[in-house]
Amino acid sequence: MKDSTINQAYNLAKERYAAIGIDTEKVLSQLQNFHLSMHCWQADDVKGFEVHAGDLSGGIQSTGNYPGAARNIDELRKDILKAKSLIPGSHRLNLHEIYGDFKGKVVDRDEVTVEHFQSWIDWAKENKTLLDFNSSSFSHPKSGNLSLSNPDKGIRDFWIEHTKRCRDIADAIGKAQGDPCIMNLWVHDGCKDVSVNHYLYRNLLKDSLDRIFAESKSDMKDCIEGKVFGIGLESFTVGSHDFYTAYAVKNAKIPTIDTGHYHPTESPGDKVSALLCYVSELMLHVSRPIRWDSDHVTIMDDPTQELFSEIVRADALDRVHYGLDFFDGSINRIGAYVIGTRSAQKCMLRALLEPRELISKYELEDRHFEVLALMEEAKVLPWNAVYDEFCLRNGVPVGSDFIADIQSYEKEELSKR
Ligand code: RNT
Ligand code: ZN
Repeated sequence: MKDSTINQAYNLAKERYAAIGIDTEKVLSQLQNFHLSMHCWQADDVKGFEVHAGDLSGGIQSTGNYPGAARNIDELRKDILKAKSLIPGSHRLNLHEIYGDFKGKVVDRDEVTVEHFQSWIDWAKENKTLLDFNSSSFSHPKSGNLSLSNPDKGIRDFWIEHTKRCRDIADAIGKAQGDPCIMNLWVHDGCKDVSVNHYLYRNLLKDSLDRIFAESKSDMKDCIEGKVFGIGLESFTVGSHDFYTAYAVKNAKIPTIDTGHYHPTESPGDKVSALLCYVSELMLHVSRPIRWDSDHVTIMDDPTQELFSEIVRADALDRVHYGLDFFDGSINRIGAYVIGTRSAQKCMLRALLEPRELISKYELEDRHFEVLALMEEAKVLPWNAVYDEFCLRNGVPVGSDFIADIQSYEKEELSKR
């Protein structure tokens, strides 16, 4: 498409939106300041770079054998930069501990230090990227069904040590980049079948968390992520949504809303306004569950739209950290990043373009026909022209032009792996 055509469409859209009280220039600058944290683990199906990396465990699964997965740190970095070059705006990178630069050495999870992330810190600085972090309790001989809630003190202490070290690393990253590193803690702990020690496990998890968080840190923030169930751990999850919500409120931690971690009829977006009454910040793992927590690539579906709309309606843009969490191994993985990240961004754009002041006024006046009408009309306003303009101004492909780019990257790079 010609630049002038994109500009023309944008100018018409600008007029349309101005007529309902929305300043698209303001929205474009808000979108420019909206940073998603791209997860490193879509590039290699959550394998990481440990020397003795085992199979993916911990109740999560990446399915599909599409060729071209990153096999080492250089390939992964290359893939991330490729994906970033096709996504407008500037975005963070979210690392898991198992993605350290171990340089061929065996480094157990209770031995990791910031030295294993020094090359990431340097790379991030060079590429003007801010980093976030995650402890990794899965895919390890000591993962089992229970980690931080394991009645075996030795195993529990091992994971406590790991997680404390991860906080130290996150803090060092935060210090180095001059911006807090957001560290997420998710453990898979649960039971496959009926069990009676739920209260014991939850008290053990609570105690482990208390020990992990005992030291306060200035350059990182702690997030805790619950879920409904994992594969092979279907009957009971120690770190449920209720457990972590209560813990977060009591201990001033940040709850993580992973959009794949609720019952199918529950709305993750509806958690936003409820939780924000009690916690100061939220972390997101934007994903897409199909029948279970399958971590399909994020698209512009209703739950994702509702999530972002609820954040904007609560005027909470800067109280939320925007992580992504999907890992589809059945399609081109760079394509997965680009689709998922751009889709999350488009949902945010649509949320920002909603004529909410007008809708809110009608709602408070009990004029519900007008509310419904405006909400329906908002869906078909020319938001895509605003997104195209955003891509153009950011120097990235407009519309579906990124497909050809990814196809040639597949030919030149991915197919040779
Ligand atoms: C698992 C959680 C968790 C992981 C990543 C790899 O159900 O969503 O966030 O997906 O940490
Ligand atoms: Zn998640």
